[in-house]
Amino acid sequence: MQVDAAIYNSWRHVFKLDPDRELDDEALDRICTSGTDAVIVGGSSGVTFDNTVDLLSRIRRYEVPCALEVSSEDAAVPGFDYYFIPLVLNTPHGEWIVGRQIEALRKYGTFIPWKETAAEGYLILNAEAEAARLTGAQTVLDAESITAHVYMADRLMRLPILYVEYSGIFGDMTLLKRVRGLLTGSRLFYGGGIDSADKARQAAEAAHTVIVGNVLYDRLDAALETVQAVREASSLPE
Ligand code: 1GP
Repeated sequence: MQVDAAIYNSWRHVFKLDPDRELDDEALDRICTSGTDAVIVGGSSGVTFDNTVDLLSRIRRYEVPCALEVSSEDAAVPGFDYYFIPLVLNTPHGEWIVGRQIEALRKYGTFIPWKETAAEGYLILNAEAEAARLTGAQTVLDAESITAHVYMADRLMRLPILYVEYSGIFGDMTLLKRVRGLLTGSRLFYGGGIDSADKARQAAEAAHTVIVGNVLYDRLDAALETVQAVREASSLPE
């Protein structure tokens, strides 16, 4: 199968919207016209077919590219520009690495738009994150273990995306830069605790793609400032 250059390779800033959380029309308008490169729809719990369709139809009034992170087969909704399939790399529980994905592929494999679908290797590093609790992720990893996980994602599995996830807290930017330095092919997504322009800039100097979530629901103005901050961050060496 010929795979086109994936659209996410040009994304530097992304907002992640949770279908299980309330967002009024004015807030959604400001998010979708903010200049962000894309919106990803996803969440660790409470994501259903209905609330995902509802959010998609509201985002579709805008031109911003819109991707779905498919974390539950029940919420696999057609009509997105792109689909991300998460695999959790640092869990001992196989169901979160390939188990649930295989079950979903058994049922829906022939319907998947493969050219618009990519796997994300998740490295979840905040033990308090909902995704960490759900998947039993082993978040305390020494330097050798971090390196081994990066080798797994980038060199062995050749995943297109490595997603370093600190959801809820701002992560270790030194670690993030070291991870990026080890990558040879994967794109580095970073998300977690970005609630200001300064944190967005720091993350943009470490990762290829910066993802902003929670602060959208708490302090929208601060969230919107992260768009410009990422634009102004020095461009990354390839
Ligand atoms: C969550 O990585 C994203 O999956 C963003 O994290 O919600 O902490 O911004 P925050």
